[in-house]
Amino acid sequence: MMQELSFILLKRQPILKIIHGEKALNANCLRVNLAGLKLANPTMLASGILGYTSETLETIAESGAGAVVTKSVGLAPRKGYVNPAVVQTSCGLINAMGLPNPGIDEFVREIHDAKAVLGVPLIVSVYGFSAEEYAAVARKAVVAGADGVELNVSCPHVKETGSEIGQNLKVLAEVVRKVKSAVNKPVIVKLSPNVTSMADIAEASAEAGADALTVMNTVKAMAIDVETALPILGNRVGGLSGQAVKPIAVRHVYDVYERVKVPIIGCGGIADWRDAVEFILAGASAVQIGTAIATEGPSVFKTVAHGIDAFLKRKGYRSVSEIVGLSHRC
Ligand code: RRO
Repeated sequence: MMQELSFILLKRQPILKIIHGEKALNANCLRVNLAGLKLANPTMLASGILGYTSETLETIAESGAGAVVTKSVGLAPRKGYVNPAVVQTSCGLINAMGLPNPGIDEFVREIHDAKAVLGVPLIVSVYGFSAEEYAAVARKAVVAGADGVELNVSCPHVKETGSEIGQNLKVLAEVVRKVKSAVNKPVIVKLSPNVTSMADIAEASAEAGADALTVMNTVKAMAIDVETALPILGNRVGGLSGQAVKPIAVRHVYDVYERVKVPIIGCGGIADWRDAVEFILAGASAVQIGTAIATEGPSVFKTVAHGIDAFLKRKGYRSVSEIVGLSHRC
């Protein structure tokens, strides 16, 4: 049984802190068309949290997410790194899961099952060790029913895939082109913050045909146990998510928005509606939530969507699209 990231360490707070009515989530002003994907509201499940099974994807969709993204899946099964795979810090989580996944041939069953019950777009996160592998996995995911794919070219700590692919503009462009010609669904590219210029990589992705960009994956980080004087994570180093990375992610969304025309999905430390609105004002058309599910519970999707709705109404806006990138006007 795969470990679900948010079940590993967290003393769960009550799942439903505030339950808002369904009305806000169906509000016209919250609807988003993301590269052809129709979302009832701009919140999405980020890859890597609760995205291994159709049951958990269904739970998240029922909790109000406008779309869900699965855990990254590759051609062959992978065990992932030894425990501890996640460490909680004062300002977020550091993980080094190591891409644990059952392989796409096994995972297509979850895609079928999820499609049968989900009322929201299902995006499958894919990785590979070559452009051909990315394309093969993406194709199998789409044939099984995925509404779109998110290319993980940004995992911070697995050799020969993830950010090692995403940092090489030539290889990255080849990956995007091969996947684009293998599938007829939106292709989203998830970018790494652990690079010199994310905007250059965003531009190369868009030129190669990416339909949207997710900004951003986790920030390289580590934690050391002062008693044992040893790194805590099994893999020693990992990726930081949560509160600490939010200002970094907002800045990257802002920079990428200045450079490319394709829609941006903001990701990094979003835990409430203010965080979400900040990302949208920086240039995001939608937002992904991951780490906050562990602290706030799955109701975070409803709470954030309701808060965005109330903000739009209070300010007199008729749709989310009216405020995308609004902070760039001066
Ligand atoms: O599985 C992981 O260790 C992992 C992945 Br694939 C990723 O994209 N980002 C991350 O922080 N961890």
